[in-house]
Amino acid sequence: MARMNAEPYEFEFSLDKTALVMIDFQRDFVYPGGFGESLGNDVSLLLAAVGPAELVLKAAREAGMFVVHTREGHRADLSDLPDSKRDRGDAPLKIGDQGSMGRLLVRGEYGHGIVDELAPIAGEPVVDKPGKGAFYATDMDTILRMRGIEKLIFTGVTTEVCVTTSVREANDRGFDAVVLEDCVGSYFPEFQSSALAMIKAQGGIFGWVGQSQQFLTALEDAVREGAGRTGVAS
Ligand code: C5J
Repeated sequence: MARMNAEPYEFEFSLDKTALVMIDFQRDFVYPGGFGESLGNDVSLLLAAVGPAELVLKAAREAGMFVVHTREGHRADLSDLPDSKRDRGDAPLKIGDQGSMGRLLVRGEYGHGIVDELAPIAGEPVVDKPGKGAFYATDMDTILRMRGIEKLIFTGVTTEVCVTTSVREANDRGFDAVVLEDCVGSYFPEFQSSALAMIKAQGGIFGWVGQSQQFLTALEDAVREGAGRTGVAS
């Protein structure tokens, strides 16, 4: 069992029943010329989460943990895109319009892809979602339950939109979730802190919040203990 310092209290998890969830680390949100910038955002703020998330991803892979990635986006014919989502706001480019990395938030386009540093590898499912939440109109729940997953470690962008929507969906489905604060990013620093405060308030009403270093330490300790028990040199 791994034990991670977190707020509002220690988060305990076993490596074989816990998945690392990487939410929407797509070029469309993180790089200039994508959907995020089309909404008027300073996308450079999101890049800060990529480095810590890379370390967490590497450690989770080495520890044999299950990893799932998500991507927000739509079919090329936009048949799964509600008018309400496309038409809201006054952005010069809308979902489906041509941007410098391809059509915004359209599956298969370059901008829709996950950044190279965090690219999925064989055995890591990629869940394509048409909405903000990872569970809405996807097979996320089935994928996690088929693996016996009970707890989730969340990273991704953006904190107050797709990450927290997914955390809330996960919570209602009976999963325990911790969000790694330095591995999630927002275009609005004040939204990031409020969103995370809401998760851990009231005794952890939606889940836990921790730091990547706390997760890495918990993982190292658990792997060392496990190796000790099986007689493998630590
Ligand atoms: C947004 C997301 N912000 N992945 N999507 O529209 O958070």
